[in-house]
Amino acid sequence: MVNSDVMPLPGSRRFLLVNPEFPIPYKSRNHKDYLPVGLLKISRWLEHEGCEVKLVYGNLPLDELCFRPDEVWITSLFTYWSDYVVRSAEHYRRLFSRARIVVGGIYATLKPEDCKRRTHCDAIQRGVHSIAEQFYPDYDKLNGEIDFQVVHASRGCIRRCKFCYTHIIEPEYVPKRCILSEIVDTGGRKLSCASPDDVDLTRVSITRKGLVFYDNNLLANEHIEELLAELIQLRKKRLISWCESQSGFDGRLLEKKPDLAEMLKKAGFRVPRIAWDWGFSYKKHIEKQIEILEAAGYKRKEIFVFMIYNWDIPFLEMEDKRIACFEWGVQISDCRYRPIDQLYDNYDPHRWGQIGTDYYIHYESGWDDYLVKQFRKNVREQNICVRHGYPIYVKAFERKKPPRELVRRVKDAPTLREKIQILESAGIREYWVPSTRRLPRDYHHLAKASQAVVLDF
Ligand code: B12
Ligand code: SF4
Repeated sequence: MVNSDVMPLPGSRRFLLVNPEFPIPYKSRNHKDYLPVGLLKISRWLEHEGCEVKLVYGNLPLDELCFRPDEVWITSLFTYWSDYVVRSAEHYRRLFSRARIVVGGIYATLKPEDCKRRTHCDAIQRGVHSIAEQFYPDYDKLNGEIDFQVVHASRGCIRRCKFCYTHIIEPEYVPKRCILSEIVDTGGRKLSCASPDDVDLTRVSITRKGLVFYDNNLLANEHIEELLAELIQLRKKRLISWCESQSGFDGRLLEKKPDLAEMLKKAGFRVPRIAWDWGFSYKKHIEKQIEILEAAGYKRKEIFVFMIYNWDIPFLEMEDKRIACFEWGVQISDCRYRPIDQLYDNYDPHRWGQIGTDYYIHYESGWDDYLVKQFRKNVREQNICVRHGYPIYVKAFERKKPPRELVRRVKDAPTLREKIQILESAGIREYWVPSTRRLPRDYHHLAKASQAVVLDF
């Protein structure tokens, strides 16, 4: 797929950039997971071209906007958040019937026909915008200061996992050679440098010192050793403070080059994540990868294992994988599978007994709503135990003020059996030992009922 960049129409000078009203809690608005980084680059590029740009979150009324655009450029994220994009397009079409509407980002790239049909937009940008990419994101357009920035040290991925769409969004693996060029706020086009040696570091200042990598597969970069050496150097000079990779590290590459783990640690990478998206039989590899990270200085409880569920691996096998993580003392980042053609997601964590028309359920390998929610619950409660080093989860202890004396006695009791005895004699029966498989209560009865509903619609 060769994508061409959408360009402003001749004569357009005023651009409204819209980040739709995605279901993100207000406190997470300027969160490292949800910055509209694509729009921030576009903003810098268009201003560089002499245009007037306004960035907004959601669908604002005319009197709040105080801006009449020639073009409205809307970003999109996950396909199952498509409704929010459609609503923004409808809203701004109503306000500015003559403005040109352009939609870009992940949903627009993965489902362009659907996007065109439902948003009635005038143009779609598929994939990366190669001109905007040359500009440093305009973080000043966000409300409030942030102490981190989003970085891509590569695009694409060398692998093709069955459940992943990266090969459609970024079909080619394109590695970068230098980080410095990505992270210095130039106020315009990115710095051009092939290596940090090209730059006098004593004259460089970096405003946002935390680096959040959005790479799909950071370690696959053929220049990874050079990049990590550069990050280590920048950190020594206190030009950066910490790094984090949103995607997991490719454990197979870590096994091949274990020295990378030490470099990651020295470069300040925190909460390292690896993925276990395959069956239980892959256990030995995961154990090895954890050992490599631990030898590099990471504590086990700060390591996360990504696990896709509601997918081909059945619930009980997922439970065995979960238990293995508990025994290793590492946390789990559970990822519920949604297919590419899933354009909505009405998963409600508080309503048990939902069906496949509410959100995607992978019935074909035995999943149903009860199992999906039970797995989520098991992981959440297990992670609490891992973080605190508890061998047992006690619901009452999650309350703000658990009875201190009781918590101490349970903690100090040397064996699991004694801990349970103390809890039971205090009348507490809601506890769970994460090293055991846990099905939903009355599962067989519930599953039958839910199957009847599934067959009905
Ligand atoms: C980093 C990342 C995350 C981060 C941050 C997401 C984010 N804010 O973008 C976090 C950790 C939160 C995350 C979480 C999840 N993720 Co994720 N994530 C990614 C990843 C690796 C990169 C996304 C990215 O780069 N975003 C930044 C983009 C939008 O900015 P940009 O690229 O600089 O923007 C350029 C272009 O997009 C374009 N552009 C953008 N907007 C616009 C607008 C206009 C008008 C124009 C012209 C151009 C334009 O121009 C820009 C400049 O070049 C992608 C894979 C990928 N390669 O995309 C998966 C991906 C988006 N994630 C995916 C999934 C499934 C998830 C999870 C559901 C995993 C899970 N099961 O738990 C969760 C969802 C959590 C939730 N619902 O809240 C899927 C989405 C599939 C789908 N159906 O939509 C992807 C595609 C990976 C995959 N498995 O295939 N993810
Ligand atoms: S390694 Fe990650 S990014 Fe690459 S194809 Fe697999 S899931 Fe997608």
